[in-house]
Amino acid sequence: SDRRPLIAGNWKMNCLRDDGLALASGLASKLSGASERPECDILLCPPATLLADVVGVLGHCDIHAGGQDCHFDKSGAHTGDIAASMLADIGASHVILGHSERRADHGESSTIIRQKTIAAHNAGLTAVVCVGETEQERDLGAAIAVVCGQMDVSLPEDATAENTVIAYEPVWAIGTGRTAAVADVEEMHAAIRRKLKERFADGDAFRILYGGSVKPSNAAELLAVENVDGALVGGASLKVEDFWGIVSACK
Ligand code: G2H
Repeated sequence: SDRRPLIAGNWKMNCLRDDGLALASGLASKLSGASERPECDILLCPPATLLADVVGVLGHCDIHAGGQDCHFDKSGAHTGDIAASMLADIGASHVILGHSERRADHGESSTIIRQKTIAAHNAGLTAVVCVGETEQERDLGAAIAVVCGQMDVSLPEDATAENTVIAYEPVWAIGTGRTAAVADVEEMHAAIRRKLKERFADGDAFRILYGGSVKPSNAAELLAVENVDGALVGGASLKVEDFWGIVSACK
């Protein structure tokens, strides 16, 4: 396909200043030292406290920076929250929305995620909208229905392949070392693609990332799967060599 892969690092609640800035500058040097331009776009999503500094460290190098969440309101009385415009204002181009950890730890429903996605779009950000089933839902044979249901509600009408990326993350594969079987990934990504094409004129152009214990040793195999257009990487995004190994697996 002509979808350029996206490799996105989700640092989650990790890294103080020194480690975070070393990680960002280590990746910037990898990119500038690479003999060939990687065959993917690269995105780093540090904690909000480091986002402005990471943007500074990345400078004009071709690595994007994004937030891990935003509020759905433009501004106002939301203590502790961050508006999409605030992320854009400090140089973020993307925001992860509806990660399963936000859905579980903060009670975020697909309805809230749709509102956040609209807010991100209004601020000019690309939303990385996460979907995924729990182990119980998979065992019940409901994985595809659950994910399609999350997409129905989480994706607003204004979503396009430009302003929205889908990330499929089976909850049971997150941070557990377990990855979904290639056949299951292929089946789910095909279902997500069908759903996108049903609803959006440019549904074929959306990038669909896989997430859940992606590491250098399994990246090539996962990225070769039809309709897998990149990866959302947690644990392995915290080390320069690991993350670069995944970037280098894009062919
Ligand atoms: C899934 C993923 C990144 P990990 O949450 O979003 O994390 O790669 O650690 O499973």
